[in-house]
Amino acid sequence: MAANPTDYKFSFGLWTVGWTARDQFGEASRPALEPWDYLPKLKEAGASGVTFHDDDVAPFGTDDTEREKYFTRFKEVADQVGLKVEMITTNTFAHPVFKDGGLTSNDRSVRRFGLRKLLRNVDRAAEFGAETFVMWGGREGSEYDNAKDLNAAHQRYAEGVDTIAAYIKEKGYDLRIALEPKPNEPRGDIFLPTIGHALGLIAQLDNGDIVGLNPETGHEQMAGLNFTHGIAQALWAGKLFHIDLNGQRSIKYDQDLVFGHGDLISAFFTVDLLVNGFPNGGPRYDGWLHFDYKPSRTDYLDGIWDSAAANMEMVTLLAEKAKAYRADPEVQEAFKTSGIFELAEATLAEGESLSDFLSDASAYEEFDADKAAERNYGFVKLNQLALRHLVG
Ligand code: GLT
Ligand code: MN
Ligand code: MN
Repeated sequence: MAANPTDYKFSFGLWTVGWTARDQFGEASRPALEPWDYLPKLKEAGASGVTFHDDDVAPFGTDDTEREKYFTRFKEVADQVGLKVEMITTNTFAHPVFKDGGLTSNDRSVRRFGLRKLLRNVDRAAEFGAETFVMWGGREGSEYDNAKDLNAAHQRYAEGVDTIAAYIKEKGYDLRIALEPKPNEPRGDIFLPTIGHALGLIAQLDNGDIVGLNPETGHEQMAGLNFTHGIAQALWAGKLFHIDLNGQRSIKYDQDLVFGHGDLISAFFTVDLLVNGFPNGGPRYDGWLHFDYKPSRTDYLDGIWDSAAANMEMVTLLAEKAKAYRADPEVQEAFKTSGIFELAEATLAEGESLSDFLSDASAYEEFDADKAAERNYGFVKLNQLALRHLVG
């Protein structure tokens, strides 16, 4: 079954399908094409959007005249094939100047250079009509805890993000920043390691209203965390601005597998949340389904397109299963037994004052805790119903 691009807004990073598979241990196993040469095949595979780092299109150090030619060409081809540039991100990690970070380097001149590179790319994002400006701080961090003044590092990180957000507002761009957490790799420890840490930083910003998150499936799972819970909290906070879907099998290096090729059950519940929303309603994600995966090193050029299509097919297949799961009357009954709908009811009654609550004997003095402890929530039965839909 092919993905139906009219049902979902699928997009891919140019660095994903364009990865030549050079890794720490080996040379590239595929040739690099020109950046725009990936676009027709991407469209054909079922995507409707593409994203890139500044340096994916025009290599670092390209002079300004050449640079404009690269971007013009890229935009022409993207328009021609009908791919929207929905997000743009900045490479502040590859060049060795950024070896100690872009916004949190101990060297102030490097931080000033990094910030200028980012601001210049904000202009590019606006020019291309991108909606989201992703910031993945891969080199913001350390290997040794004494390598940084950790208070100052967080101040500098916040200063950098706030300056970029202020610039977006000053220019009147219709653009939002999305921070991308990752626990480690390439740094021993990266700042803003998880969704929760990033939300904590955003809360301290002056311009935090236009700063949200771009969580990546595998990055949370590398830390042993639950991705679906993570994006749920981001949604609840009104901060799920963008998403990087991929696959990861347990706590190890960043695998960037095809979505669903890692933890399949978790992928099912991620898609369930994305396409069906919370069982009691609430905030919904209506943004792009962006894939940040790596075509395996063992695949050659043709394999790139099989794996790109596999990502979209996984979402499409899981979405069908997730819809059938929610529509199943037995599942709805099990939701009821499990108390899923009860959780939507506020713990204090409407208008109930704290003193009303404290004087409600039924809540405490007369409450039969032993009896309440006998409740069978039926979560296993409910989960088995989900798995029946997933596997059946
Ligand atoms: C890099 C990283 C990704 C980020 C990209 C955005 S770059 O490949 O591994 O998770 O999303 O900068
Ligand atoms: Mn990754
Ligand atoms: Mn990513």
